[in-house]
Amino acid sequence: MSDAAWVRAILALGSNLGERAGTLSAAVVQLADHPGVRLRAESPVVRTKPVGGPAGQPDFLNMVIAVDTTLAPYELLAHCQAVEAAHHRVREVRWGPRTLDVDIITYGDAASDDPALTLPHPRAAQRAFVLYPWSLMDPDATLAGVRVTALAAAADDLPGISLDGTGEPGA
Ligand code: A4P
Ligand code: MG
Repeated sequence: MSDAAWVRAILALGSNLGERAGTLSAAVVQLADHPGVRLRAESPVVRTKPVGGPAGQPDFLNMVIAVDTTLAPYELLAHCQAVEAAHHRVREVRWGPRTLDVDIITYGDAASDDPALTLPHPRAAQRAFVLYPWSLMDPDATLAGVRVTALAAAADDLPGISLDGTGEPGA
């Protein structure tokens, strides 16, 4: 038995190219397919209007998952980037369309302003495409001491969110 500490991390997944739903479900399996990662919870998939980036790009499917991990933060980032690479993600345009984006939203209580790994994710607290599915997964979750339900309700992009396939409003 390893005595390495398990740390709870929240990961956000997004896709707006290709077989989006299949990409997300495959990515969850791949993210959990590591001896140092245990999947603890997953949110519903939500359909979201693109925030930023080039005009006219397709809607995203977004979701979040909770994992417990023995990986160090940069090891977890490398694991997430390997899963992105497995889906042939090519970085061309910032905030542009992508087959798969995996961001680390929180890693335990870690705080960092390193541009290579900023924790908590610097834009998550304003983004309903992260906050809303997170609030569905864990209504008691907090980010920097504030409930994600309250942050989601205040986020500008909340009106652009629907539960995938139902057309139901996100709030
Ligand atoms: N990086 C720094 N901190 C982190 C972190 N906490 N997690 C660095 C993951 N990566 C982090 O990311 C660029 C660099 O960020 C990486 O090299 C990593 O070292 P990227 O994934 O290559 O590029 P990106 O995703 O295009 O840029 P960025 O700035 O991460 O974009 P965001 O803020 O993640 O936004 N609209 C909807 N509806 N749904 C979306 O999913 N996503 C974005 C991307 C924009 N609009 C969206 C969505
Ligand atoms: Mg990213």
